[in-house]
Amino acid sequence: HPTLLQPYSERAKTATHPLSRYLFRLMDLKASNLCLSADVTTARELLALADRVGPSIVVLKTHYDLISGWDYNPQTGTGVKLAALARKHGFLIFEDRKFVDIGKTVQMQYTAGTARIIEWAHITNANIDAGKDMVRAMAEAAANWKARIHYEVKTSVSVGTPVAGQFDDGEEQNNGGSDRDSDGRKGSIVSITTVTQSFEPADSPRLAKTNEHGDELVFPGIEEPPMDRGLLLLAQMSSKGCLMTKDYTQACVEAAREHKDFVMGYVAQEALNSAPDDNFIHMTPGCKLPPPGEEENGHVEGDGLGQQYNTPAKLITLLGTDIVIVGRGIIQAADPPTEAERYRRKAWKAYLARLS
Ligand code: 5BU
Repeated sequence: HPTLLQPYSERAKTATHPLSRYLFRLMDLKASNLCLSADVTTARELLALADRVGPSIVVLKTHYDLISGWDYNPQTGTGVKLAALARKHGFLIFEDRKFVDIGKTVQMQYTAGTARIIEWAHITNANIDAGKDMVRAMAEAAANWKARIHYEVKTSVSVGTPVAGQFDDGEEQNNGGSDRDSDGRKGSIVSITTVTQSFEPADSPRLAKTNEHGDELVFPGIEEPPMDRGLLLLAQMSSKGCLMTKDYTQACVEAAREHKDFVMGYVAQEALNSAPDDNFIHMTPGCKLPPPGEEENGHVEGDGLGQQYNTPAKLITLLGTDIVIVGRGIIQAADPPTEAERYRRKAWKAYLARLS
């Protein structure tokens, strides 16, 4: 497929989703196709790790529900602090939530509840086993969220019970020209309430770009990401015995094409672009390098709990995915920032090898 041989800077120009265009440019700028899976146990460790490894990565993947001490405060909590680190270092936040339910439920899980994922995660993902309508439901939730960004006006009009004779004199009432409610019932308007509420997302471009000491709070060289939210479809998994069939993966491809303005691409183990104008991005977990100095043969031993590992070279050069997702390979190293750099260089080299 043509996207296998195209530089990310070129794919940035033709991707449909604004966040994909941004991400491809960020990858080109930082020479990085590395995502850190920040599976540490406390919020404090998460923020410290994001700050240290931020320069090497373009995406930080979270599982907010395995972090203890996650602060849910929508103004000062962990999501907001992560969003600030993302602005500072130039990476996107991907909450690996794997939504799967009926459309209405996923809308509520995505936008509300304790974590309010949509407020701080640029990207999340979904398993479409429950049917692809939930992708439309999430797209709708994201569009509504975006529309609310600057202000929100809610007007509710309540109509009381008709009072005999009140409107029967042939005169229009002084209530905007109608004495009927929206269902055509006659009645008297009891109250009109208008609520205006300003709303600023955690990574708004309107936030300050420097602090009181003049320190830069924004990654230089590229503008801040667009105020859009994106979805990755869980098309294939890395684990042994995964039950996702070829038909399921194909259904993901079809759903992605139907929702190009919301679906950025896939979490998958191989490239899935096949139609001439497909330009979806592929992120791939189950990635590990052998220890420094040891020979690479593409495969690294699994974790004994079903996880299987491939090297960046195999995933990016041979199987054609775009971003490798690395967790324990980096987190458990003696010095995570140094190890992250080793992964960044290897994964970038694998991408350059694919191009040539
Ligand atoms: P590891 O420590 O690099 O094995 O962590 C992998 C991460 O990616 C972990 O957060 C998993 O939940 C996540 N993951 C995965 O391993 N395989 C998959 O197919 C998907 C997610 Br989808």
